[in-house]
Amino acid sequence: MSEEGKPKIIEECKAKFEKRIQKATTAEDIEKLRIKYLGRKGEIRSLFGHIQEIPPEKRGEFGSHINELKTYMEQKIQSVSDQLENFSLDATTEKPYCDLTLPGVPFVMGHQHPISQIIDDLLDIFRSMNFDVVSGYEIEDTFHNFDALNIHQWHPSRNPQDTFYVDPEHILRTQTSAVQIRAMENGTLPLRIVSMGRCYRRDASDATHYPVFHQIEGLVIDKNVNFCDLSGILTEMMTGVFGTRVEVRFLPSYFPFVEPGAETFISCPFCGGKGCNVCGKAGEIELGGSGMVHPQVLRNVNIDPSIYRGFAFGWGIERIAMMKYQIDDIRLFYDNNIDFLEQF
Ligand code: FA5
Repeated sequence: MSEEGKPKIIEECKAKFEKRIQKATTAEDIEKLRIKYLGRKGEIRSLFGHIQEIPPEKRGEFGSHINELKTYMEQKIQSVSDQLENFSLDATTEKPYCDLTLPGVPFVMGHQHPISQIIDDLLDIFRSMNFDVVSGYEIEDTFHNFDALNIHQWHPSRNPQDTFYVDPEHILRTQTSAVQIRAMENGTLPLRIVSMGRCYRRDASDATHYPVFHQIEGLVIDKNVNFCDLSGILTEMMTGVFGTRVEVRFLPSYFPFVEPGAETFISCPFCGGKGCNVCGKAGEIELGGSGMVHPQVLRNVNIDPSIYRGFAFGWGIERIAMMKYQIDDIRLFYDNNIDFLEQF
């Protein structure tokens, strides 16, 4: 029960209705709203379905709250519909074209999608560390996405069951690592770049996978860089995203284009490493791959590995957003559910 004694479920229904009716700008919007709330299978009808869960002595009161809400909605829908009708009347009718005494139809401002917000935060963080922001191609050739990254012909990730092929030599890029190759081909050394964008894989969608997702890729090539620099940059990046100091830990792992390669973990920003529900009591969270650029990859783009070396990292942006906002299903970002998106 709320403070005024109305059950929460009724108040929530009213609050959602208020939000939606503020956004209604056409007779069609109003009709949809009427069906959604007052229709035969509408929200009001489903509220009555909850009566069974109420103790018998409180059912009368519960029912009269629903009736009150129903009357309120009917009146509100009628009044907004009248306002809209007045707006649309033309000079041939007797009624005024526009009644200036009526309250205005509120203009509802949209806002950025949570993934775009994270991308903008990451861009600010990397610009502050003097990185150049570069973009690549979403339709990429197999040389930049695979060959130049030491991913050989027989590698399973090249299989058409894993990768969307446009033609035998072009694909929808599976990783932003392709941008590393283009940056090394085009850039003057030393290099310090970051790139973000969409990637595509034929992964079935589930709570942590989506066939289209975003990655962030970073690459530094210089004469004297090492794992400590990589660790420092990733620490700054994650501290910036979560707004609290995190620590980075590397666990050896294999990616054909880095040697040594690592899966990268950060200490859980929510419990500081003590263990909580977000990190599954592990005290840390795995966020993506990283490592020192493989000498053969440098050779593939005519950089002499005896003079230059580099490090790279590639992380999923949806996974970072899921951690930051504690969302347990990636699909929520792409369902276009306005109630979900409005929270950010
Ligand atoms: C790579 O794509 C490497 N290119 C990363 C890298 C870059 C390693 C530079 C070393 C140096 P991986 O396949 O693990 O690695 O993908 C990286 C991240 O992308 C994953 O950790 C995950 O966060 C995200 N990701 C991968 N597939 C999906 C998917 N289907 N849906 C959502 N996120 C995904």
